[in-house]
Amino acid sequence: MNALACIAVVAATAVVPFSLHAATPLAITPVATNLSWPVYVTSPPGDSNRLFIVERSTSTTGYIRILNMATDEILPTNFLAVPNVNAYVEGGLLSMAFHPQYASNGYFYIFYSAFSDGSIPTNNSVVRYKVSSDPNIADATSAVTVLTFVHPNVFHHAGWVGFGPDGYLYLPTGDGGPQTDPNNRAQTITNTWLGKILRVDVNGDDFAGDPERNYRIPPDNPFVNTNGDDEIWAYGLRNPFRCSFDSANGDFWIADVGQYAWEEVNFQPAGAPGGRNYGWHVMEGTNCSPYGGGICNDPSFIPPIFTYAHSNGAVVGFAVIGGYVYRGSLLDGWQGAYFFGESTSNTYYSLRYDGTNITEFTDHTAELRPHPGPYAAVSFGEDAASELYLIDMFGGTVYRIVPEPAALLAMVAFVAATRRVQRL
Ligand SMILES: [Ca+2]
Ligand SMILES: [Ca+2]
Repeated sequence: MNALACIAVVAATAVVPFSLHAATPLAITPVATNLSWPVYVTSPPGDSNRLFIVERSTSTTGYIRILNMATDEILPTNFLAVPNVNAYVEGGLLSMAFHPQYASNGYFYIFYSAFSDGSIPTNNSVVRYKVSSDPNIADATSAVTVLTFVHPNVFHHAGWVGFGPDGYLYLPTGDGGPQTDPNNRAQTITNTWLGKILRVDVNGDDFAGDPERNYRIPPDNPFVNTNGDDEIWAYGLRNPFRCSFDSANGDFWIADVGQYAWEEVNFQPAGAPGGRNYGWHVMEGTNCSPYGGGICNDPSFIPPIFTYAHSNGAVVGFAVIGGYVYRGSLLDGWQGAYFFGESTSNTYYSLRYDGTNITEFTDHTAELRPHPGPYAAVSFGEDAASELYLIDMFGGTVYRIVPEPAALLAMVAFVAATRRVQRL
């Protein structure tokens, strides 16, 4: 039995008694090293044996590699090599998502920046691939563009793609830069997909004559049959780099990297209708920005649920890294807490949100910091068992978040003692 399996058995055995005590202290342990700019990890639904690691690209090819979770070894053959990747500044191969019915249809989706006529502008695209007859190798010839759009600048690509509980594909997009969104794209709902969250149905094609649009418009998208691009689900975002759906209830967490003053964590309750305007660039955080473009404190704006400043406060930094609501079993006591980080200050946190208030804000920096210095973790990740990971891009390492060793030893001792008592 490897270390993870041992932890899992002990945790499962000890769940009831330990849930009566304080939440377990946390730590990180490396599960994959010597990677080339890893930016994301995920697993196919229900597949607890494999973790897929997205390497952003350090040249013009991005890679998806597979970690065997039973042995913590990277498979020798890449799952997929993505050619023609533009990794200039903030671009690259930035994330992937498995179709909810991946087990039967083999489809998965990548989001990346591609070369077009040069480095700028680039084309940001969602492309569908299919697995080959070998479950550990994708069919490199199976690429089909789902959607593509011009990204005019090197900044603010966002970079996460995922499926919601409704089965639709969600794509947060950045405002396209340059700084401050001078063209006010995020507040413009016609003829620009920048600064938005797009939502499309990949199980069909409303655009038979267009090979670069292969999706259906969900009929309840907010701008169907009215002014505004039909693909838009939400808008008013700057650079929503990392987002997630709560795997237990479908709440949507949108972490939006800020401009010069405020970082944001935004929250869409599961089932809320589309059309929400998160305020950028009229607002930055809960404050009026100096950039105009709308009515400050417009009551239709949806404010973030959590903000922090670039200069002072309990959290300080200028690149929020959105994470996940924890729904796994290893980290006893943390179920339901939203984990996130701050890249520039290399700090890590969790909080709970009851729909009105933030509670149990916790600083995990001492437990989760991979190493001193800024820009350690660029992303969190979640596997099929809802366990969490931290990705250190420049360090080339993926870490699993685990119970702190002393806490684990205490759990082992507790289980042993319980068994002695049971024998008496
Ligand atoms: Ca089409
Ligand atoms: Ca419309």
